[in-house]
Amino acid sequence: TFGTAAALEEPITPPVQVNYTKLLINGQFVDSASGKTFPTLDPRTGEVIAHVSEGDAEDINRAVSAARKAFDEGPWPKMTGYARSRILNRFADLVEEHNDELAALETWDNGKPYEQSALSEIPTFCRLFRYYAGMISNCRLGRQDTWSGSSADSSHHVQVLHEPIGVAGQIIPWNFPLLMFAWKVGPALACGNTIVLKTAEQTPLTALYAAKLLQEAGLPDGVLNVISGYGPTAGAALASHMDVDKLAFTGSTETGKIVLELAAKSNLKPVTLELGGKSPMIIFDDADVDKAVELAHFALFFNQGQCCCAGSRTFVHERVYDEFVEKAKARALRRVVGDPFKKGVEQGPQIDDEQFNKVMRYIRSGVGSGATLVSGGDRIGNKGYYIQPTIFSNVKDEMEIAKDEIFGPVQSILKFKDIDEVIRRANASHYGLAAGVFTSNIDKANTLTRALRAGTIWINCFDVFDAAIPFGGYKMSGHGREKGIDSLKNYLQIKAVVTPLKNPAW
Ligand code: TXE
Repeated sequence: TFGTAAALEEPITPPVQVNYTKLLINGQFVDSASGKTFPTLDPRTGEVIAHVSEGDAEDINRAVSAARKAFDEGPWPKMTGYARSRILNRFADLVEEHNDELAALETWDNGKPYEQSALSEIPTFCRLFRYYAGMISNCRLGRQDTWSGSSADSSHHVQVLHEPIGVAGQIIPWNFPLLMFAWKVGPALACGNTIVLKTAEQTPLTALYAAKLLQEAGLPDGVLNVISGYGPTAGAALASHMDVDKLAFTGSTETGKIVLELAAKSNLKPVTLELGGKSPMIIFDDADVDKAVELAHFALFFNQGQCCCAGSRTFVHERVYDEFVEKAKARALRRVVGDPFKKGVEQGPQIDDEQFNKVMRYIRSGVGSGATLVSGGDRIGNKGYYIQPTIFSNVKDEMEIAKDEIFGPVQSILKFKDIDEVIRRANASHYGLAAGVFTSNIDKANTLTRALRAGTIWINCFDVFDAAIPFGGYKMSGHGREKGIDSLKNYLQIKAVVTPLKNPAW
């Protein structure tokens, strides 16, 4: 069960070398000003992969100065959209050429299955950059909306310009290091901004590699600066920097509140936030139970359960509840957990000891609060951060495991009777990132689509992330949208230009 044996085997040697461990500032890989480094760990063993330069406030200052200069002096913001799009497309080509190395590095640093990195995440990364490259060369950015005379309510010639916003500060988490890079860096570069990116301390490696490839693709020095380091030092310095014009953050709701406050107390830079979630996955009794089980399993366990939009409250109609729980248990027992470099492995280790301990604490809380432990509940092996796929049934709304973001392989199955009840309960959360609905009844699907307060509603599917689909939260899951055309708004200023018309008739 759970591929326990695989997790206990000697770890497979990753087929990649770590070449970039310094900070990228103004086109150069440099040591941190303090000379300090920190270790990045292999989640399979807890052992050190590499020591990485540790950026702090001083390095953020250096990186912001480089980004400021690259913005003010150009050429990046002044280049044509077409010229920028060529560099982004060339970058996507290079990433494709280095697909396997990047995937191996991502899996080594993060613990996610190699097949997921290599076959899904790196290709999606390229798709995102090509999407933004296409957008910038096709859409009206850098052009202007113009109207004149009586079409406005005054006799003036009016132009609306869309300009890059300036230096963007971006802080990303560890659960999808490269995809978060693409969601943030892609639109910001497409719009002509310069960037200081602060990666998560758990996963600094692939962003440095990707940034190196961007340089190779022709990105001018100083346009993208990458700082590895911790949140309260490097992250806070970036959020509160007076010369950063915009902040984008993905991480916990708790830290989201901190960075919003830092932004407000410094220079009132606009902030976009992608925060936590407790997304409902709602299964109706008209659904094919086997398919529903598989989808709900994927919605929760994908990426070791470390997804902001994980379907972590599985609501199942009472008529199919018992059958669903039995089948969900059988599926969890079949889940292949083990060394993420091994073929066929579905689940690797959690990211680090802190997250591992958090998940184990919630499992104890579930047991303590009277939920029924249906499967799992324990760690696997005694090395690294592997956790058994865990299921609780008879979960009640007021239990901690039904309210808090666990961010691990723990599925909570709740029972409901009717549609109004499930809408009320699904919406009774501070979060509002996503929701899944599984039904063959179009009216139920439409009713839930309208009633659920969440930024994404997946009907009969889950975790579908096309580059063009906007993503973001209601309520305490965040502000703003990433991906899609909406994400460009985060990185543009709007300037109105008004000129009197001598002869409004023309
Ligand atoms: O998040 P943090 P952590 C949730 C998930 C997880 C919990 C804690 O529930 O268990 O958050 O994870 C930087 N000023 N999500 O501790 O602290 C930090 O260095 C500026 C959901 O990893 O929010 C990292 O780069 N920056 C989530 C980033 O913030 C600060 C993904 C995220 O770390 C900072 C990750 C500070 N004071 C965790 N403190 C999602 N939405 O997908 C930290 N950081």
